[in-house]
Amino acid sequence: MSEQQALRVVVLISGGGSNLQSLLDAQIAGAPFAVVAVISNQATAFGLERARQHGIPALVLSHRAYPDRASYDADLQRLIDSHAPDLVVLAGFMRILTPALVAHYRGRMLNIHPSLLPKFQGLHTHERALAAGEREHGASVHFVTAELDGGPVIVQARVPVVASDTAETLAARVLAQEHRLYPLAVRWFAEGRLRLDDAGRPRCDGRVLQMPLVLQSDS
Ligand code: NHR
Ligand code: GAR
Repeated sequence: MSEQQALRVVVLISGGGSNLQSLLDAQIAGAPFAVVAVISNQATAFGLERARQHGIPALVLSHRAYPDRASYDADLQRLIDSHAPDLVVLAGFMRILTPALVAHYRGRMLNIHPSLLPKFQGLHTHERALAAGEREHGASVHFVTAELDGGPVIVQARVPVVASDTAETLAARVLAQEHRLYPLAVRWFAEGRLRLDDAGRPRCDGRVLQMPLVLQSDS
């Protein structure tokens, strides 16, 4: 699809950016979206290098210079909007966003979270899944709302937890599934198949999703 028609996506990162890479790879393979800017709150995030490699503006907005979340988010919103996004994608972004910013992007902001939501909202999900003795774990893509990791879930992928797992081995298994999930969800949004309705319910192909979709395992 031509750049003119492609859905404009701004990606927010804080770290390695492997999920960003999965979106860039999908874009190269012809997915109908274009990552038009990458913004990190961490200057050292490797994902910035991935953006530069693809000729995409790689921008740093450090939260450290700001006295409070409201003033940081006001500048973040201005920076995002200067790239006229149709969709904002959180990909390993580690800053909680204010209700005002989240409201501004209502229905236009997605997050990928490394757990089977509503289980394990927040941080350190893999450690917590192991400590809880879960036999199954995974990742979820959801619309972002003011409730941290509480917005409506669109699609999930499940992985088994095995006896020898550490947080690291489990995280790697989940991350591999994230790299399948996120390009798919962003593609659906770009194709107009996915939206948040006025009642705050996610719809896929016009139908309210009563339960998250589950991406079938590829193993
Ligand atoms: N903001 C809102 N309003 N709603 C959501 O659903 C959000 C959000 C911002 C980020 C991603 C989320 C995740 O997938 C996300 C979802 C950061 C924290 C956190 O505690 C928690 C969840 C998520 C991202 N951040 C600390 C903070 O004080 C900082 C932690 C750090 O810098 O290491 O912002 O997990
Ligand atoms: C991913 O597992 C993502 O789900 C998670 O961080 C990792 C980022 O990897 N996100 C969060 O924990 C958000 N708080 P990446 O930088 O390689 O995409």
